[in-house]
Amino acid sequence: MRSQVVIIGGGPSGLLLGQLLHRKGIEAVVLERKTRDYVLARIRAGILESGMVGLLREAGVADRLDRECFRHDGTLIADGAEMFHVDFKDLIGKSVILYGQTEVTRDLYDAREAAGATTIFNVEDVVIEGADTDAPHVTFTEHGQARRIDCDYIAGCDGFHGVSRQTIPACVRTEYEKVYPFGWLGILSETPPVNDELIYANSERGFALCSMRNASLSRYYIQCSLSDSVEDWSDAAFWDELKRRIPEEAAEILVTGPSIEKSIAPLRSFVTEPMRWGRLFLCGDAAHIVPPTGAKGLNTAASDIHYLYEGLVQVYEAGDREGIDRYSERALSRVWKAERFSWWMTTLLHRFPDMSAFDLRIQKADIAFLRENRDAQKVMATNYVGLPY
Ligand code: RFL
Ligand code: PHB
Repeated sequence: MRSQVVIIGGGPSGLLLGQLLHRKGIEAVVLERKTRDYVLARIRAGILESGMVGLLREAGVADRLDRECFRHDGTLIADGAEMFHVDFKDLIGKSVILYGQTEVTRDLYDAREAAGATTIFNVEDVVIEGADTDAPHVTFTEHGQARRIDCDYIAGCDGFHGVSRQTIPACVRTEYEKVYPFGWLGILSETPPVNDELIYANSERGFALCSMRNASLSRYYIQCSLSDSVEDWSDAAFWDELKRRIPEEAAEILVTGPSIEKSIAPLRSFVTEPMRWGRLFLCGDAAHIVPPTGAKGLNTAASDIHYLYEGLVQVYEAGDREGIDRYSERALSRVWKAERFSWWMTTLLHRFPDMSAFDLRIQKADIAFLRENRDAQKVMATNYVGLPY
């Protein structure tokens, strides 16, 4: 089999690239290790930058988003009992969109199926060969049968644990990593959200986040220990802990109910450089990870896709390689700013096990400065709504 592009990974990065290329008449096969249902059962991001929404529109997959999404003009930050509003709209005239990653992925799969584009699920033993030559190919097993696809380019959109990054020889790669000494325990519950905007809370007992998916579906997170497991946390224990970490005015009106999903995610900052090796391009979580505190993971994956898509269109439409040659440099320049912001938000709002009394005072001062200083809020708002592509 032959395809102009092979996309490894049918998560949001791979599907978005596939759909954008399809609209330009560029053929791309998507290889996914799991099933569609498995991918759609993963509850992840909720906040989309306007740049990502623009890309979804360009890909022709934003009709449902435009009907069902919620615009958030700001967010609340709490420090213990005190809470203040960062008003993105007022500060910089911009907003973010609340629409779950699950829904984005569903819309992309629906569009892909409607377009008759090829997605091969349940692939195993994916191997990328000849990425540093002019004739790369990908081999894999499907239902026990060995298969091969020859192609021009390969997009490695297979997440942090995929094979694409590992294909780049270790002597070519430089990896930067910071592992945080805590995780996030998240639940989804069929209850009305506690507030119509997100609440990011720093408390003596650790971080908490109140988010949502719609008027009757809430998403909450609490910082937890890396040694905790989901079984350690009954629903009652989760709600009790959440209430203790958010200001009383929110805790008093919080509606609790059974969780319909509960999971723990470790927090990590990670970047690999370069994001290109020959004809292989890494995109999204395959190349970089951020702690979720800044809501940047999915959005940074989308900006990678923007740069790669533009580069591939330039090659196929004009025979010009400038875009793909500069892909890694362009993508990384934006990635590192998202890394910095996510690290800063995480450091500002979490309790680290080794914090000294001095560290705690500095953190408090950092939050107070944000509360009191409009310029500091503008910096936060500019990063949170998303830097330009
Ligand atoms: P994904 O979503 O991991 O998809 C990769 C896909 O590749 C498949 N795969 C393979 N396929 C074929 N062959 C192989 N060898 C393969 N190995 C893997 C996998 O099965 C999978 O389907 O990566 P992608 O597409 O780059 O998307 C990245 C985003 O999923 C991620 O950055 C965000 O979810 C991060 N994130 C958030 N990002 C935001 O922008 N805003 C948020 O509010 C936000 N909240 C979050 C988050 C991530 C979280 N967790 C659980 C990590 C909240 C949480 C709790
Ligand atoms: C979410 O709704 O899942 C969410 C929102 C904001 C974040 C992280 C996760 O920073």
